[in-house]
Amino acid sequence: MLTKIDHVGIAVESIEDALPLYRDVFGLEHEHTETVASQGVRVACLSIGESLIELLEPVDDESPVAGFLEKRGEGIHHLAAGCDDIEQAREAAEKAGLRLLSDEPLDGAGDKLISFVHPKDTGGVLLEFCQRADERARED
Ligand code: CMX
Repeated sequence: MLTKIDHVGIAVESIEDALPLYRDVFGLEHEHTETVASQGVRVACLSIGESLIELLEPVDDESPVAGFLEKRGEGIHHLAAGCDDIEQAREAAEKAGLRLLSDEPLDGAGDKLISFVHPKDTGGVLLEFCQRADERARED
């Protein structure tokens, strides 16, 4: 059901300031930066092996990441598990009594479908399920 660590999301005040550490010091490839309007974030994606590090910068004060930065400061924001069937992952979570943070999967960075589980139900970890476009295509 959950197949890999797709990415780790890191909340940052500024992508411009945070990027050099990962790109220039550690040599990770900066794949792209995009804005995910529905989540109120700019996201810089860096590949590390089969997974990604996503640097998350809020675009406004309403962004969940803005609230996180205010409360906790910069740091690891969420853990994203790749899955081949996001509906199945959502159903398993619901069956276990976990709260999903949206009624249906949403569009996320990198043309993925995403869903979050409330961190209070998962031992303090904001867990994301995500399904990549190539997995979606395989379903069609
Ligand atoms: N990881 C772990 N715990 C978190 C958390 C996080 N990222 N964000 C909030 N919490 C905790 C808070 O510390 C707080 O705990 P306490 O009550 O013990 O202090 C509790 O959850 C409630 O937090 P809050 O600050 O009151 O925030 P809200 O309830 O308003 O929202 C959450 C929390 C997780 C429901 C909201 O941030 C959310 O819906 N997140 C999902 C969407 C998202 O994060 N999008 C941005 C990234 C998108 C992307 O990667 O594309």
